Amino acid sequence: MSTERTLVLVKPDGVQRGLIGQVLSRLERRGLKLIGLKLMQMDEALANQHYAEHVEKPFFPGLRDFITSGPLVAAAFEGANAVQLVRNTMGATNPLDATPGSIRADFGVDLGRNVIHGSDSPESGERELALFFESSELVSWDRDVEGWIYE
Ligand code: IDP
Ligand code: MG
Repeated sequence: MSTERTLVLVKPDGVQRGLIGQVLSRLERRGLKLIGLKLMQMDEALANQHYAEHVEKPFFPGLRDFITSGPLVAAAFEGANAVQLVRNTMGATNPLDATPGSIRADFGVDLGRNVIHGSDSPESGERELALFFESSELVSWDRDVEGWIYE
């Protein structure tokens, strides 16, 4: 079992629509441990860094305008296989293709308004967490229910 850390963003559409609690709640109840949390607004420089792999894509200007348009919630989650667990709970990138029951299927209809971001690999998780959090903002804590979540 590999403990991983991953960055979750409740994107500006999720914040505007009042979905912060519901999105984070689904990840919490899955058994993921929250180790960092903040409300913030991305600027262009951070958007360019965070979405570095997409900067040259035709959809990037629209994505950058959207992601910097209002506040978002950045959350750090930790746990065994945290990256894959978050990705599965999120659903496919396009809400149209996302499995019913996943966050993107249950809360969204449009590719460019898909409510949540989750890192796509453990390496991306570490890279992205470093963009959004100082190491002092990530809290290491013991959870008493661990034995009821992991065998
Ligand atoms: P992911 O968020 O599931 O990892 P990526 O391919 O990394 O998906 O794309 C990052 C974000 O960019 C997506 O969540 C989506 O909001 C947006 N995006 C991706 N592809 C398109 C597109 O073709 N048109 C508009 N927006 C897109
Ligand atoms: Mg991605």
